[in-house]
Amino acid sequence: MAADKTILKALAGETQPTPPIWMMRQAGRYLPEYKATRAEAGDFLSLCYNSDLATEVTLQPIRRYGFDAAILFADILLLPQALGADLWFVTGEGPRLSTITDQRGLDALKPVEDIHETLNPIYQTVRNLTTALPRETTLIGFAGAPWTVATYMIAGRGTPDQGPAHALKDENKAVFEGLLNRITEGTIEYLSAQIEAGAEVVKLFDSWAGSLRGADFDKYATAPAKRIISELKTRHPGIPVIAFPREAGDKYIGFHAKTGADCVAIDDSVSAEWAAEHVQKDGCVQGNLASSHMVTGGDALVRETKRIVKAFGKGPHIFNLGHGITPDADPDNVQRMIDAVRGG
Ligand code: 1CP
Repeated sequence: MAADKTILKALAGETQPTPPIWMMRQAGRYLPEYKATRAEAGDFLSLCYNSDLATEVTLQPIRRYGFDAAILFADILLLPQALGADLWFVTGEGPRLSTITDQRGLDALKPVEDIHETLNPIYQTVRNLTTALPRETTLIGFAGAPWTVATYMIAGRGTPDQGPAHALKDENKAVFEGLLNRITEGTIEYLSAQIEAGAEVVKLFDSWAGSLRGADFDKYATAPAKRIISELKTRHPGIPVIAFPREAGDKYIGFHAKTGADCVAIDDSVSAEWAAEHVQKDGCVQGNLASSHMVTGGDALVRETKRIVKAFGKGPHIFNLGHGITPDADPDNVQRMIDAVRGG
């Protein structure tokens, strides 16, 4: 591992004159080369489990833009599948899973040590990338945080308000907490295997953390992240972790210290100036640019990019979007953003 990689320096707490940059969902449908490889694979899940093609799509945005980090191409829903849930994608709609709503469903899941059988091709993709990436590029592995993964396993699909997961939490806490624990233990094994295969950083995506309120946020977002991060750091001393409790609002404050995360990723519902004052004081921050700028471009894109760089300029910072880039984004706008960050 090259200690001079800019992403690793930021994660170690260094303030750099130009922040390193990568982008959530940087391999994806806004890129014509991604669409071509996905067509070759046949469907999204076949692409995830084909190590050669998954390596290829991970490399595409690095080749095109020279980002400072590559993120493993996979999905947060592969872990539920490895635990025994049925998973498929409906074109134009999104993921579908078999649902877990009672003790029987929970008992039917596979033991955590069995996940690797399904996930071995993902570890192979990581191994491929350790030799295929340019030496200055950092490789990020990832998983979904337990609450976010549970929302899909309970509802069987993406939900606007995570209603079914909240209902199970309120009506059958034993099953809900049993499921969260199983996902937590599975996530530790999954991320640990990614690190052993060569991931240099791991990121926990809690995309639906914002719907957890008050004590629920502490119990079901903060506590599982803390358990996962402390176990990973015990097994792999020094491994940097990025946590993304999306739409946490005030709960972003103190999230580094409460979980042990080296970096907290921030969505676009709070201002960079606010996050610099209240969150960056505790460690590295990442994110905040609204993904819509990748669609609309223009002066606003450059202005917002420079404002975020300036707001976070006095501390450790990794430039990124507040959420994933969307399929309707213009690839030229990505280059404009990079030029604005790197001083173009
Ligand atoms: O048809 C396609 O090509 C599928 C689109 C797609 C892609 C490109 C999906 C389906 N997943 C991915 C890859 C992916 N997903 C990556 C790696 C690629 C990269 O970042 O470059 C990562 C890190 C994820 C993470 C992910 N998957 C999250 C967390 C981040 C976030 O966006 O909030 C979530 C919630 C998922 C679930 C998922 N997978 C795919 C879709 C359409 C969804 C969202 C479903 C919903 O609307 O609830």
